[in-house]
Amino acid sequence: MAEAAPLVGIIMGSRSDWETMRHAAEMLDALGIAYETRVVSAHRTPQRLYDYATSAVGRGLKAIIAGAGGAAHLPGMAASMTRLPVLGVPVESKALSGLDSLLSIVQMPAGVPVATYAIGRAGAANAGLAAAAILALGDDALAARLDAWRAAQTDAVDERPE
Ligand code: RP5
Repeated sequence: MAEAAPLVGIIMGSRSDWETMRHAAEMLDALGIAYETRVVSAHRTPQRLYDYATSAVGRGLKAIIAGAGGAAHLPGMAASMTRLPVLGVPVESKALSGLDSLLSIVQMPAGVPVATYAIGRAGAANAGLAAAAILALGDDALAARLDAWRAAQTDAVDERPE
């Protein structure tokens, strides 16, 4: 579903973030949601970030999933330039195991919201699911797919550990 009239933008500060952010993409694939992926760095490509965030509403995106590591300004800067929901994913960093990423993303001042998820793979996957939940508010078919996905997850949990 990537690139077919995308509804969700998955952006990340570096190609090195893809190993984490692909888990968001996999959720959107599983739920049949069209998305696009871009490397957009707040620090290295600020003009690309400005252009991306300011054009997002006009291009039809409904949510942005933004992942970054270290001094992770990408989600907050994106949120400062669009009213779209921004779902922030702290990427696990080498130096501080992603605690730096988490605190950089979660501690937004009042007025510029970023919904912040867990560090790493779980956060990326849940950001994908959260984007699906937002879109499902106005899409009954997607809501049914999301309900089915959740039911399948529940069914897959064994009652006994061995
Ligand atoms: C951040 O710096 C990126 O989001 C990435 O998590 C981190 C390291 O980037 P690279 O040096 O691997 O490109 O901007």
